[in-house]
Amino acid sequence: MASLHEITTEEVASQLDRGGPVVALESTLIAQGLPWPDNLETARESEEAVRSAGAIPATIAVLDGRIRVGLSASELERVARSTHFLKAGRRDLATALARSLDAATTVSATLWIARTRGIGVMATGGLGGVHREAATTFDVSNDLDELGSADGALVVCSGVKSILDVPATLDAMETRGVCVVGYRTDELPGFLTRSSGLPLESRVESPAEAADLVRAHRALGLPGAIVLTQPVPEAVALDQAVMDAALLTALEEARAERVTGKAVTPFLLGRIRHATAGNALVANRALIVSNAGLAGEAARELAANTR
Ligand code: PSU
Ligand code: MN
Repeated sequence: MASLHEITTEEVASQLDRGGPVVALESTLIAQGLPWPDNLETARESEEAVRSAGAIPATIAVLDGRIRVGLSASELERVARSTHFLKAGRRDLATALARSLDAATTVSATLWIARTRGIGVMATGGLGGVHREAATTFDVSNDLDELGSADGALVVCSGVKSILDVPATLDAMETRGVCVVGYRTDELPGFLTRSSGLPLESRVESPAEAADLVRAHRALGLPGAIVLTQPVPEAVALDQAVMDAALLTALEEARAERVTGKAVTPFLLGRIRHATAGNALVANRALIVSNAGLAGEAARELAANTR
């Protein structure tokens, strides 16, 4: 499955051919979201969690200007060790290809690549969205628009990153027709904390129920994504007060250091890790891996029962 601009691994291509379950995994959280070597360990554990659920993982990135759907072990390590990778949203993909760059793909780029190549399920940690100063900076993630046009793709995550204006992000998803669902919860998860305090109108109890919802959404031909939100595992969840304090300091530091644009999210996540003595890192890793596992289970249910 090789073309001038793109390579899909043999394993992923043959699984897609036979209609078997595949889960797309993003690479920005590896290259820019987590520090070495936690990033490589998390990426490997995520792929393993997808396999344990009976699905095939397809980690997506751009290497030497070619879109890659599925990475070998050494390619995964190359992404994790990267220092020069572009952080590519959907709109950056053409630049990465035309200039033969290495790029990690965010949710917007990963989801677009996945769904246009027949992979209808992906997993990540927390979605991008409306930043807290968006009223003046207009900093709104490309993730939202891609979610709005993702044609019934299923995205498993732990809500939106708490560094954002979370209520505004939830409203922006409503505007775009994105169906947000709680996995065994009535509230939007708070990314590194269990809850954001914001109620959700839809809830499922199992991967099979999630698959039913996805099938109904697809049967209607609705244009948006289904976002299945799973809280961070209880044992490693951050305490709300600890999170709030760390975030407040991190936001002040970002303002003082005039961090803008794509650098904002990695900067804030790094400062929060530091301020929580690594507890944020433990929580972030755990939620990413458990979301990959849930995505694997949902993909398996979808493939097993395509009505
Ligand atoms: N989940 C994590 N860590 C991350 C991300 C998700 O646990 O770093 C990435 C995703 O790739 C998401 C991106 O698309 O952060 C959003 O970045 P921005 O706010 O710059 O749009
Ligand atoms: Mn942004």
